[in-house]
Amino acid sequence: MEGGLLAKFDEMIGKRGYTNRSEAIRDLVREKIVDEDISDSASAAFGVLTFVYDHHVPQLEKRLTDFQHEHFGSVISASHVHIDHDNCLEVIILRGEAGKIRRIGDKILSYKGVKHGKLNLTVSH
Ligand code: NI
Repeated sequence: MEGGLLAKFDEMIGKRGYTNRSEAIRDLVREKIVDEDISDSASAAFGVLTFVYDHHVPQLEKRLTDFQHEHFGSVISASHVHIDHDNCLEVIILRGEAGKIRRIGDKILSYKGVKHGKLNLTVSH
């Protein structure tokens, strides 16, 4: 690896708390393998969906709950935080095929009144 690239790599891993290159490289490889695995819609995966929504949008809370009940086999857990007078934060943990988890996450994030959110996928191995 050329010197400039290696120096940038050392700087980056130093900021992240790595004390040696080997562990940093191992983690990068693992990350790429996870990315590759979850790109296959049939692979067994876990998803963590985090989103913020408007508490005052009529029927939204009910729609969100009904949708999760429809997918009770995929939704492992759900946590709700009342952020303030107007906003709620919800974190849903999903388990199943990567493609199905992605469809569930996309659907929830598309609801009117869901302001923003993100789905993170990972694998168990
Ligand atoms: Ni709330």
